[in-house]
Amino acid sequence: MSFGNRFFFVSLFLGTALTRFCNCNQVVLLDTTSVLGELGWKTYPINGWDAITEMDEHNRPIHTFQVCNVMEPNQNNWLRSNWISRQAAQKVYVELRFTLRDCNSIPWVSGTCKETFNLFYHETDEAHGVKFRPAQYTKIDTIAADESFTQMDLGDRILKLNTEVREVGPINRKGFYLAFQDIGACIALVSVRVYYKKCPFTLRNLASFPDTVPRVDSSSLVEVRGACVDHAEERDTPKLFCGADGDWLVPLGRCVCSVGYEEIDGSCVACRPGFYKAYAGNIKCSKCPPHSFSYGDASAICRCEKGFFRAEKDPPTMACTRPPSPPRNLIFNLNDTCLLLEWSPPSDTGGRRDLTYNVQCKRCGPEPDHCQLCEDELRFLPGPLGLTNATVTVLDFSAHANYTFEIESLNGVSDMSSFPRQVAIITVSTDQGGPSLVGTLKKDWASPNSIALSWQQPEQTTLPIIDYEVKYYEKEHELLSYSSTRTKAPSVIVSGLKPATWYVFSVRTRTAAGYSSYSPKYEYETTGDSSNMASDQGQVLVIVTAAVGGFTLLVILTLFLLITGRCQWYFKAKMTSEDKRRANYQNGHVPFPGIKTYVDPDTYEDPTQAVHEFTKEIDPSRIRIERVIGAGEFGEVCSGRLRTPGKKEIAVAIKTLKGGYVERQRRDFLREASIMGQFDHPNIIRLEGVVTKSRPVMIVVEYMENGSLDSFLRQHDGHFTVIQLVGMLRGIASGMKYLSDMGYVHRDLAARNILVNSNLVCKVSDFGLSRVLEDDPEAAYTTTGGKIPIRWTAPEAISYRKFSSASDAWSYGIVMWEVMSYGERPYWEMSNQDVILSIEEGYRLPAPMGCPVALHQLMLHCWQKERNHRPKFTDIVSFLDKLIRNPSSLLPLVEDIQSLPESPGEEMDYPMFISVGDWLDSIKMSQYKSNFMAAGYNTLDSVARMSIEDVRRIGVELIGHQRRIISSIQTLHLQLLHEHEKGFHV
Ligand code: ACK
Repeated sequence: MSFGNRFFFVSLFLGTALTRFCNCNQVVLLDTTSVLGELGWKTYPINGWDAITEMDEHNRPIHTFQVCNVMEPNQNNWLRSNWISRQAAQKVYVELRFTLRDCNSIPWVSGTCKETFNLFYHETDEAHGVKFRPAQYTKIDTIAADESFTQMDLGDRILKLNTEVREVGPINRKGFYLAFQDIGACIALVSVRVYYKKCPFTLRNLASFPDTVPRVDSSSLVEVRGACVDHAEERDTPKLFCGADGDWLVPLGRCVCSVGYEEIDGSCVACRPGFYKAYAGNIKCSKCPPHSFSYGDASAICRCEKGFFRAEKDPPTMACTRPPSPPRNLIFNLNDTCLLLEWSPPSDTGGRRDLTYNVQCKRCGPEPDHCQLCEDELRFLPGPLGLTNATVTVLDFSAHANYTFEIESLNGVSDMSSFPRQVAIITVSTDQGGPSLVGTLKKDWASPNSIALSWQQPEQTTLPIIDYEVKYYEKEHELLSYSSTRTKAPSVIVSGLKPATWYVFSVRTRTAAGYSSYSPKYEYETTGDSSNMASDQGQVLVIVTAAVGGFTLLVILTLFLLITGRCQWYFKAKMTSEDKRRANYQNGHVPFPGIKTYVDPDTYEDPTQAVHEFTKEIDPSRIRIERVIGAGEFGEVCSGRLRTPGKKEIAVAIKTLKGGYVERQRRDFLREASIMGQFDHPNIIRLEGVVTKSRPVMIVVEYMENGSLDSFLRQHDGHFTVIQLVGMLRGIASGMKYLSDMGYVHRDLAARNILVNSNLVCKVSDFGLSRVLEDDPEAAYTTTGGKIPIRWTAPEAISYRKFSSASDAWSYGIVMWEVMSYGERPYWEMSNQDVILSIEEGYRLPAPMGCPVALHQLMLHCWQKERNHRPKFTDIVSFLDKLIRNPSSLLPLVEDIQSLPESPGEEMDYPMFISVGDWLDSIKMSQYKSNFMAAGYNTLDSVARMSIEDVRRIGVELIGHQRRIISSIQTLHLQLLHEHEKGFHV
């Protein structure tokens, strides 16, 4: 019995069930669902498989083959497909969709009904005329249904469609037939799809990879080499591997866009006019550097504007530059044997840093055009050509001759310009000489503190006298300190001298030709005055408010004053020639010789020039922003990673300039980078570079894991040892020493502007001069209109904006206090106005709890009203170093001294002292001075060895007083040990 047309159908589900999605990595060789006409498949015997074509809801034919001879035994019904070309395939997949009826659901068929059918194939090269011979066919598999259906399902119209896929291959002939053998099942073959897999054409890493057929052996991959897209070139051979399932795997190598092209959405696009790309690589086209242009598309380099050039070794990224303007302010200074020529650098360096000078000498007769070159006759130190300093010494010149010197500034592009070079010219007559010596130096009168001097003007002066410089020093301390003063008249009153003291004076003259030699030395004495004497000595000895530990600092301070006094002399002498040079020191700072000087970016006419000069441009593709860590004035601050070719990736902080900025904001934003870029010190935040050529504009600096110091300390209140805190302070002081040596005044030194890394290293950050103050939330407007962080700022800076390294030292004292109090707010909730008033009245922050005396001492020292009395950062560093090396010096705590029972609640004042009397004054025990003297304790050394019995024996009877004295002696003892260690003797 046959179930004929009978039973199940398919049209119910075909419309939707056969819908397939794109299988882009499959190439279909046959799909019965897409064949519109007759399929034309063969069936054997004639009463076996039935071909039934129905139409789906979209009127498309559905070709199905059905057979259901389940009641009759020995069924052998064949259905054979048409010939299928294998095309490029070596292995094909046959996907069958069918339904199969459950034999148990059909009565009386046991023994004859089957629930499987067989799938065969046969390879041939011929597409036609092949007779069907089952014996030629190779069995692929027996196909069973995962799910068969019953009559009941049919009643419920539940149709269970099975999908089975079988691999066939390798196939070597041009094509093949498929055959389906039914041996007595009830089957409807709903669709047959034959396909092979391929890795489809793709573009990866700027290379194209063609359609690729995988290997038959599914465990081996096909290696495919890519071809670079247009305008790209191979960096490392681009490769992909085609996997058995038609997926591309393991991309290797890449192409990069050629010179003049940049990558946009996977292809290489020409740089627009005004842009260029000089190197093949994964970089974007850049805007032409200043003073250069590109007109066409795809420029590899921008051409220089007229009058601007690129030196042979200048990278294409560099701005075009021009020769410098001539040197300025050329002067000479002549003495018998030596002629010094000095000049200032040109006002326009042409945008380059390779500035040198050449000197040419001409000797002219009476006629100006009768000149001969004379370099060979003279000796130049260091030489006549390629000078890097703006000075040269000329030797071996003849007397009574006129020499004309031409100084030319040169840079790396001077040879390229056809414009005539401009030079600075000076004519020196060796008759003329420099200014002459002044005549005898006379003392007009003297008082205890002053001496009035006058002298005769030099007799012959070819040039007008600009002024006189009077140098003087205490005769006793000749080698220790000098001072100098200037006067336009041939007389001066030198004041601030010590009574009854011999001073040595000499004077020199200054004209446009430089200085004369010093006059001979003259010695004069101030008059004596006993009352003044006492107070003057007092001024020297008792310097300021300071405490029991102050002796150490006094010695350092005194020594330092001596040194700086001496240096002042040197610097003053230096400044006179120095100030003719480019004056880029802040607030009269004079840099240490040999130490790089900070250059204020605002002195650049074009601030972007400063950015170019002091910062490195970073390609933004090297930066990976990971998260936002805070908000800056100009935009978010993020953390991320910076890749540098050939180096380890590093963590960075990225300050961004938010969109919509105006030019001034961009300039202010980048000013900080131009400043930071000039510094190189372990305690100054390091600038990695800037991104200015693309948006957003960014400043990239080293990452400091623990963020800013104030919040870090507040989060770790009480967690550190005193030595650790001193270590942090030492780092900050070292950074500040570096800045002050460079001539940079920070103006906003505060714990919030210090960053801390994972090793607790503190680094000074937040640079930008006035801008810093603008964006510091602590900064308040003063009566003079400036915006100043009052609590951190020295009084002279608040009242008349006198910012200097000494005002930074004041701020440093406040930072010390912030550190020792774990981030407490200086002056707590006092108003700014009250802070200013109380400082004016002499109030100073007390020591934070647990603060060693020595540190509070140092703070008080930093907070001296007289700024010249404050320690310099170099002193602070060496003082802190000593404390670190000798931790016992940190043991005495301020509260130990303050908690003496005799003085409940009383503010202790710790004046510095160097005598026993001063010391007793400082601990308010002056009444015992005579007891100490009478008992022979007249040096601090001897006092430091006293025991409590000694104190009692000399007549200190009150127990409170005995304890106060003994406690102070203990501190004194420690400090004296210190001093002895340093080699100072009291
Ligand atoms: O206190 P913080 O965590 O530390 O929050 C501020 C925030 O960004 C806004 O300035 C942090 N920050 C600034 N520069 C850096 C840096 N170089 N490394 C880590 N954090 C930084 C700062």
